[in-house]
Amino acid sequence: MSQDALSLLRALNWLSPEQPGLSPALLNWLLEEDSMTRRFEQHCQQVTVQPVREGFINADELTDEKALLPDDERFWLREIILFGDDEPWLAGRTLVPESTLNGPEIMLQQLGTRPLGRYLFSSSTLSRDFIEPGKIHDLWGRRSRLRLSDKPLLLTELFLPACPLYRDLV
Ligand code: VNL
Repeated sequence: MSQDALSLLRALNWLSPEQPGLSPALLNWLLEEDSMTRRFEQHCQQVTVQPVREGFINADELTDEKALLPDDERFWLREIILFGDDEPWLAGRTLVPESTLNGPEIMLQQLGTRPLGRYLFSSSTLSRDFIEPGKIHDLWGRRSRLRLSDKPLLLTELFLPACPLYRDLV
């Protein structure tokens, strides 16, 4: 199940936020500026994160992500499934160039079951370069390039069918 979700995530097709047909309710979710983990907590008792894969990969294992990141040889990859009250709500993939992994950012390699957002959004040095909606079949996603102390990382998220986002779209 988690492997299927992460394969779908890698196949997302990217759209512009100005693309016609994206309803305000949808954009309200996709363009959320704050932590998605915190937003999910408003819809359930407990958010939990299951790490699926964590480790270094080589540049040749990147998809079109390569164009969005610096030319490092290695990247820290973290793939997770996030659950809201034990239902799978989101597949997440984070790529961190090795050159980002110094100073406090070393923590990105040590998250385990702690949601990434709790770390990112408590950092005073966080900024966002862009956010892009994506779609695959009937599922929505997004990707964003963030910076911690000016050092980039790329987050891709796929909203799974049980996610509360889809309740707002009916
Ligand atoms: C994580 C959690 C990643 C929530 C996410 O998107 C997310 C994580 C990349 O813990 O890795 O929305």
